Order: sequence, then structure tokens, then C-alpha cells
Amino acid sequence: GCLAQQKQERHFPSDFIFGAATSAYQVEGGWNADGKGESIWDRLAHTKIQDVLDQSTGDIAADTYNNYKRDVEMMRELGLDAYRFSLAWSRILPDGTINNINEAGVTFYNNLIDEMLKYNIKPLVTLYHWDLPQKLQDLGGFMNPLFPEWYEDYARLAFERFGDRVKLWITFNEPREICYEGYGGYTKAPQVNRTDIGTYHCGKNLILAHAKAYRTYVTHFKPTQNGECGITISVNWFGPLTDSKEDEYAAELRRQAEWGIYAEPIFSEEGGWPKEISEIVAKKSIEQGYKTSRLPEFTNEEKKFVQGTYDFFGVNHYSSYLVSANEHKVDHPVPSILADVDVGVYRPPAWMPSASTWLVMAPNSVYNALTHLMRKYNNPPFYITENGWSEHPEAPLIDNVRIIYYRAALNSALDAIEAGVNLKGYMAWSLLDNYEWTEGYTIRFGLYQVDFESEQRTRTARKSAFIYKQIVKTRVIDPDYEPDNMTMWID
Ligand code: PNW
Repeated sequence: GCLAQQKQERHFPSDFIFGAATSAYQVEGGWNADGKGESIWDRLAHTKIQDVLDQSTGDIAADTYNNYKRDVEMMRELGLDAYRFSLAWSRILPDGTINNINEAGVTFYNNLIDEMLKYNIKPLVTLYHWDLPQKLQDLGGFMNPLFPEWYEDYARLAFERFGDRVKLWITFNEPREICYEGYGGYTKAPQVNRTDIGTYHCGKNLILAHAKAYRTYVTHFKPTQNGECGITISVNWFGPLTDSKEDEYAAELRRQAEWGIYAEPIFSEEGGWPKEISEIVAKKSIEQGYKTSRLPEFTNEEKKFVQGTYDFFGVNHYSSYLVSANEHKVDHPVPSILADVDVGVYRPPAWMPSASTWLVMAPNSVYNALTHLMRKYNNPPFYITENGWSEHPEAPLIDNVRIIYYRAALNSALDAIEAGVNLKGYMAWSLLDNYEWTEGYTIRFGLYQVDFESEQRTRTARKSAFIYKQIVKTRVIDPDYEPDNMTMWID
């Protein structure tokens, strides 16, 4: 054949793990079924409905509690190697503590896991995806220094009950969204809105809880269960607006504020908080009249306890920003982590918008984030645990922009692999449409559309599902592949 006409085919490794992801509150429904306890998202949806864009709740959501077999069927249609889902802590422990185990909740997850394993689909289980038992929130939640102990008890129970079959564990999904949005801000449950110290104290207790659970796994379960345990951090890319020294430094500060404060204590050789953040917050706190730094320091013992507590780095990646030391800055009337770093962010209008204000299509986004993490943290094993594109509910099933996004992101992942990044898997967000937190059902991320008006919560494959299926099957991104029709099947 003519060489010039040959398509240059780049392959994902044959042992690369392709999957899709969801989280409990966003899909399960059954909010009080069979003994489940109330979570902080049940509380928000039931009492602060005005804070949800379409005044909706996750009470039923995609009703995965009753439809899990259909969900597994969709995984088989797509040919997935893995499926990432989360356990609802309050479904298993209604009051949050191990004094009261809800066996019906354990059974639900056993059924889901067993149904997946029938078809060789690996469970990738997130222990915590934002739905804290309300009874623990009543005691301060992540702000209570007992939090790491409550969490360790819960994690141990999960390892005991599911670890014979679950070999991939994620302790927390997105510390930034838990701490910065939920405790620092108002945009996620439990809406504490304590901007000066909420993010930092939540962050410290979360990191200690992660380390405790990891060490429990390594000591008591890994020797017999042989699985892996890591954490998922949202790592969007923050690059410098210009190549000036000031903008380079500003970008580094913003990266530390967004995800470095959670990654550095666990993945860095030095341990503890990023040193620039420690210095800035200590200095500003004193200037602001606080008696001590708003950032609680780690003791040396805690630093050592936390360092190296990972088998892999889970990355949720969606988009990029450009950072400037002097341009695009906003006022910060009250102390907060963004006031502490005080830089400007910008996005060129050419970066295509999605249905979500925070999500735009940025060039080389996955590559930039992963190669940076590789260099900074000595190339641990990585999984992309979320990546995807949102559209409005009325958008057609032929979701061409989402397809452009997935192909670009996966090509960027291949670029990263070629640059040496130890990337072992990729989870699309999301398997199906779900409850998008305070955006309710106004934003759709699914490879499958869900009809939330129907009793059955009918699921229908979008065109992107066919494209993803072909990539999973061939390990190749064919830019010209078109499905013959829109009828889904199991190979
Ligand atoms: C993730 N950002 O949140 C969550 O893990 C999912 O539960 C959620 O449904 C999904 O992304 C889509 O929103 C994020 O600002 C929220 O870059 C915000 C950002 C990233 C992830």
C-alpha cells in the first residue's frame, strides 16, 4: 500500500483499563430505602431546595438502586473493563458509626459488585463521594478531629465486606470540592461557608483520614486481598498566561491552592503542605489579626504518617485556565484560599464552552496536567478517574461536540503516555445522566441519556457511547469512525 495514505495508528496498551464513572447520590435514588440514613445531600436537597437550580433532589435520581442490572448491561454494551462507583456511607452506616450496620445496604453493593464480576467488569470503588452521614455532620463533620477515626472505621468495614472482590479503592473523591466548596464555600453540602479556615481544617482532617484508611488497608487487607488504594484529586491544568517569571510563579501558586495542598502531603518527597502556601497563609493570618496561621500545620509525626500513602494517583480532569500575576484579578473582601494566593485566571474565548460554566475545551489539557504531575511526583501510577463533557438536557442524542471532546482528551492521554506518564486507565464521566449537584438535572454528562420523566428512568445510548465503545474495543481513536445506526448491542 501507499505509505502516505496509511493512517498513523496509536494504540492504548492492551492492559489499559477503560471504564466509566458515577457516584452514589447522583445515580442511586433510594434515599431512605431499606434503612439508609440521611446524608448531607439529602439534607441540602430537602431543606435548601432554593439552592438547587431546578429545585430537584436526588431522592430517585436515575434509580440505580432498582436499576443496577440495567446499568451493568450498559457496561457490557460498551465493553468496559471497569466501572467506578461510590458507596453511600449512610446506606451502610445510617448514623455514620459502626455501632449500627445496615445489612440491606451492604447487600445492595454486594449485588452490584457480583453482577459486574459475572461479566468481568472490575469494580473501582470510591469510599467517599460527598455524601457524609448527616449524623456525623451534626458533630462537625470534617472539622471534627475525630473525623479520621470515624472514616477509618467505615473504610475498614468496606474492606472487610467487599475487599475479597474489589481490588481498586479510592478513599476520597476530590478534596477540593469537599473542603473548598463545602466548608470554605456555600456551593456544595454542607454549605458551611467558613472561607477563612474551613478549607484548610477540612483539608488537614481529610488527608489524615485518607492516610489512616490507606495504612489500615496496607496492614490488614492488602496482604490477603492484593488490591490497590489511592485518592482522587481534581487536577485541572493551570498554566501561565505569559512566559514571564511572575506569571509562572502565579500559576504555581494557583495550582497549589487548587490541588497541591491535597497532593503535596501525600505524594511529595518533602511531605506536608506546599511550602509557599504555608508561608503565605502564616504571614497573611498574622497581618489579619489571627493569633496563629489559618492553615493548621502538620506535626512531623503526622507528615511521616501521611507521606507515601498511595498505590496510585487518581486524577479527575476536565479543563484548563491561564494564570496571571497582575491581570484578570478579582476582589477578595474576606480571607480565603483564593485571597491567600491572589492571582488572576483567564480563558481564551476560542476555548469552546460546554453547558457548565467551569468546563471549556482547552488544547492539550490532559497532557499538560499529567506530564506536570509526572515530573512533580516522580511518576506514580495514574488513573484518570473522571473526564467528560456536559450538554443541556434538550441537546440531541447525536452529541457531536462531546465526541470531539472525548477524542481530543484521549489523544491527549496518548500524548502523555508517549511522554512517559504511567497512565493505567481512563474513566469517562459519566456512564449515564445523573443529578449534577446544585445544577440538578439541568446539566447532562452521560454516555447514556436518562429520561427522568419516565417511571423506569429509561436509558438510551447517545452517539458518544458508540464512539467510546469502538475505542474501548480497538484501543485506537479512529477520527472517521461512524456507527451504522443508533441501535446498541452487546458484543
Ligand atoms: C466532578 N471544576 O466535580 C465530580 O466528581 C462529579 O460528581 C461531577 O458530577 C462531575 O465532576 C461533573 O461536574 C467537579 O470546577 C466539579 O473543574 C468542578 C470541577 C471539576 C470537577
